[in-house]
Amino acid sequence: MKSLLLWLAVFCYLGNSFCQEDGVIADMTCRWDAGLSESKQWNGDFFPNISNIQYEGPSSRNPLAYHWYNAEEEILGKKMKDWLRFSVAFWHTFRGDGGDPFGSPTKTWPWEDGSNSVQMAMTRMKANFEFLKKLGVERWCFHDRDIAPEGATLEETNRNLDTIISLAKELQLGTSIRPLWGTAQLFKHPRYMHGAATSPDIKVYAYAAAQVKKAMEVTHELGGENYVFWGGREGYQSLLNTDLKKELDHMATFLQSAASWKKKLGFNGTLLLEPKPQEPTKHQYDWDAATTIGFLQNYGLKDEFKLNVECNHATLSGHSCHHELETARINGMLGNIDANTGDPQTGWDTDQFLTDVTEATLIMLSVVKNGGLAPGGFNFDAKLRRESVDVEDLFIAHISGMDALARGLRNAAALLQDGVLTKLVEERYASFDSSLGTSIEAGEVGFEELEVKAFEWGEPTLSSGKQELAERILQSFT
Ligand code: XUL
Ligand code: CO
Repeated sequence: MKSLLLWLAVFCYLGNSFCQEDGVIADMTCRWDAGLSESKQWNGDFFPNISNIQYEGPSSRNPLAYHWYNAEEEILGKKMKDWLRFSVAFWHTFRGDGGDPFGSPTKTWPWEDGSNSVQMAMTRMKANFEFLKKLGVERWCFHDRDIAPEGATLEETNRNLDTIISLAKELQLGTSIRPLWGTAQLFKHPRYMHGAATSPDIKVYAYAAAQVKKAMEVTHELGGENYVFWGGREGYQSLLNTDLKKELDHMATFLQSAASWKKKLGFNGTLLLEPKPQEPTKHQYDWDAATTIGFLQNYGLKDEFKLNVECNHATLSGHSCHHELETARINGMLGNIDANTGDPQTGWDTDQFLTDVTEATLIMLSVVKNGGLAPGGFNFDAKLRRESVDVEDLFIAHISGMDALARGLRNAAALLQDGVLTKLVEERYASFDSSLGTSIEAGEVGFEELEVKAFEWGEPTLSSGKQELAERILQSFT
């Protein structure tokens, strides 16, 4: 009896430490007996009430069908699926539990046993593949630590990761499902509280390097097409205790090492930096697209990286998503989009599925002008609301996000084919089409010649910016 009680105590302790490691308040998913009550072996049938999602056209009222996304249909000479290259974010869809700083998890998916075990990780990976197949999406994105649990040592953690990667490899056999990108989670564990590449502790810098090295290896092993760096803790809380120059230098050497490792590994994917201004740190170094491009240029890294623009991060930095996309695009740096949106009434990263058609049209205008995103794509870095607790909600959310962008693509193509808006913009700058304008743009005209012209021309006449007309044109296409 005594030893039985002892075992029970050990079991409770282990159960709870898994939960704490996962940063989850111990109640709903951290029931000490959760592992015991679950006897079903999950090998399939995660979503028994949902069939493969089909295209039914704009007149359909079926929420579990595509109304605008028709994968094989050609728009501007390319299939919709090739323009859009959708991806499911494993962390939101399979690790998001609805918990927030004030409340316990709300989502108890039928296949979850409340643990963070390797066995549970394997089950989730199977659910991921079934979800992708039913949705008709061929890509997914992951952090190393969302797909496999952290062990007691780095060696054990790497072994856990290898187990899950070989399962994912098996599951992708005979399918065209591959990771759009992988990344290392360098922000959740306490060791990274001061940063990873920008930590003042050399041991943390080395640990992060080892983690990224492995995450790049496994992304490559699965045939991933890109690799992302989001500097969740690469920033500061106070400049009083921070050596700003040293931290930026360290971030650059870290990224340089990643670029070298990529070559040694024979990985041809694109390395992507994901700007975000703050949250979790007060100030993050990759503030926005322009700051990130400037940083890369400064450290001679511009040819090694592109950007992963996230719409909600754009609004947090005080820009529109369209602005961030255009900034990346005109610099030849638009690599991928984390497709989501924020809430206009809240000031943090709400990671909602993007459903606004006008917003989607502006996004797709940039993407079409960019000639697409490949080998990048649209990763749904978006989560269900805390109150959405049905498995079906996972499908509806993704379908809705996909349909919004598909509709945006149709609108953007029509707008560009129509040409009126393009013409309006060209006309605003037409005076520079003159021979003097061409010489100015070539940097061949100085202030002295311009002064002569200014005297000759006198006061410029005012011409309308035609903003309302431009808005009217956009409105007629959305
Ligand atoms: C956080 C965020 C991350 C990155 C990947 O705001 O967007 O999920 O996309 O680390
Ligand atoms: Co993101």
